[in-house]
Amino acid sequence: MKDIFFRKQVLRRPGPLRRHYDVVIVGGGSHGLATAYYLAKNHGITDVCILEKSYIGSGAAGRNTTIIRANYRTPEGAAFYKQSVELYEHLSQDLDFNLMFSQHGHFTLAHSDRSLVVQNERAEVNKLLGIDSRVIDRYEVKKLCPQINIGEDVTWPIQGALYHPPGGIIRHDAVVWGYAKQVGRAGIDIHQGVEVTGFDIRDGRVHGVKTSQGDISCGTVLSATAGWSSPVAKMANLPLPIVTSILQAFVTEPVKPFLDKIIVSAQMHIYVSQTDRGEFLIGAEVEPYPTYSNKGTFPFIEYATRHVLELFPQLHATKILRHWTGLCDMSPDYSPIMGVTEIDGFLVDCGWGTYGFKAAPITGVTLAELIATGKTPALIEPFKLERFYTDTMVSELAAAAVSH
Ligand code: PYC
Repeated sequence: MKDIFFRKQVLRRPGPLRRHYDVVIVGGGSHGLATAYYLAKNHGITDVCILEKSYIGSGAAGRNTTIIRANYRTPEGAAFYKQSVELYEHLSQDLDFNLMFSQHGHFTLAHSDRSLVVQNERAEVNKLLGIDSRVIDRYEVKKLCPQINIGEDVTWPIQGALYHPPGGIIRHDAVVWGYAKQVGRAGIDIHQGVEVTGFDIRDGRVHGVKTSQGDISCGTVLSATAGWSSPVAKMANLPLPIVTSILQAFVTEPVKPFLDKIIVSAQMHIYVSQTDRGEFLIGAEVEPYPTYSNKGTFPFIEYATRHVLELFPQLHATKILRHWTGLCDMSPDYSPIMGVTEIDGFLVDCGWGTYGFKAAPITGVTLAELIATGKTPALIEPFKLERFYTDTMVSELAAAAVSH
């Protein structure tokens, strides 16, 4: 697969793996690539390599459900994702790569009075931060999304929704290729098929990375390995408060476009959107058991389709085309863990759970700033690993697309 991109000149072929880089980024997903891109663009730092054990975008960046939104519950989370959405809005021009970002609006459905209270809280936090979100009643849901069933003859009739007009979907593989293209043009090498096997840590500081293709010395390591964060951190003897589980999703065969909104229901444990190819993309909650297995399950397909058909009975004869799983590195407060650790020079970017892809641009900007200046930017200060020792968690459970 990677050869196609070299031939089409999307990716620059890397030079040989050198024995020293100032910065080594472990993980060639959207976060690792974005950090490399902003290191070069915003700070002129290019003595950087990205090590990816498989191919770029093979993990969470290629398995997520492409939803971009900023309607979080905590002021810390909402302020952070607001900047990510704003960066995504200009990213196609910035990367000179069509990312097919369509911002047609995002609904978080409420099926009970209690849920309406939570959606109202989110709307108020969002409004205070200048994020476009408001609670609407079921008739406005129907007006904005005429295809949805707001009838009473379903398990959980819709009472209203948190409506977030800037919410959208984007081509996730294009985000990966767009960043990779510009990273290569900046002279940064992306080494695919190179696995990290250990770290050289002495006197409380990282001095290098051991890989399947030899050792590399470096000043800074960033682990941006999403679902693989715990095993990677374990090689550095760094315990992370993360549990890894899978999230499942599927797409249907393509049908004529009829849904331009993103529909999420925590009560039904589903989210639904229609891709530019016409496929319905349907995902569910994180499975309630830790695993690194990538096996999908039939119960997921059964309950997800049952609920989707209550919202969109029009899909009753539509066939399922593909079904996959992705790893979710869940932190205890559902917020990410970013920045410095007790090991000097060893930075982490993890704990993204189900929110990682939508944060790629702002994560790249802020982690690049941290690497370049040695100072943690205010926007990511609340997300330090240290918060689990100081009891200053940032509980984002209420804004999970689906309950966990
Ligand atoms: O938080 O938008 C979200 C999301 C979508 C899929 C999983 N989480």
